[in-house]
Amino acid sequence: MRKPIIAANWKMNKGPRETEDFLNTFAGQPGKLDGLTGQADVVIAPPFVSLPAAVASLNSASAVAIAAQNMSDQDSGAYTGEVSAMMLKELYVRYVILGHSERRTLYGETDAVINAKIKKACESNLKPIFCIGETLEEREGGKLETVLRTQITGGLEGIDEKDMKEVVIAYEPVWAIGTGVVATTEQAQDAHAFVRSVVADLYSQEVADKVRIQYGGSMKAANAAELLAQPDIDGGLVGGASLEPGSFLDLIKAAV
Ligand code: G2H
Repeated sequence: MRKPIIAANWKMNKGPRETEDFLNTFAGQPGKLDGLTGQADVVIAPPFVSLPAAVASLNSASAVAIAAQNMSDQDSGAYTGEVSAMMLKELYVRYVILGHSERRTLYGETDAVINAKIKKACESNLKPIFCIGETLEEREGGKLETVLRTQITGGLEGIDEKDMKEVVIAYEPVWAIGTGVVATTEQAQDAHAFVRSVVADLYSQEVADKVRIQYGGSMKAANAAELLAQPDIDGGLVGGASLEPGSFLDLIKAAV
């Protein structure tokens, strides 16, 4: 039985003050999250500059985990603008989103770059949320499976079975991201089942049965229950619907 994992990807939204306000409302009032964090892992990924505020609001032992949205594959040195795994660890960050389609498309991250970051995250005891997904053109051109297989194989190259236990995969069809167009439950389930089969090919059925695969792309409270009811959908990576504490809490309630 895989425990669902619901992660808020705030993207470039919410500075430290807004982060604190959100978390005071979301997690600061007794009873708000009661029972939910036992049923699902809840993760919040604010921008880098808001990570200290998030950690201060939640404290390091909170049931809500903090994630970063990106990370360098290097330890330290002349890498202007980059943030290392150890810097994130110092802030009690537990997860890191890697390979999001916005990083791939807008910042040119390749499978090889993402692979180096996943390796560094595993080495540093950070849990990668490894994003994959096809464009509409690729789907309509019959390339869905080839694209997903290439991304998974490239991203996970050299990641052994032990490290794979810490990896969460997020399937995010690019055409559904921030568009309000959600994949049908059937499209999402089929893609998730395919992703799991690729993990089985690369590792073993046992590893594939354990890996959690989140759906991402216009997930909200209204569609979360149906998506999460699918056998291979184990959670969500949520953008727009995670920006307001009430709607994110509703989504988590719908998901568990
Ligand atoms: C997909 C998702 C979060 P949204 O990028 O990763 O965003 O829910 O706004 O489509």
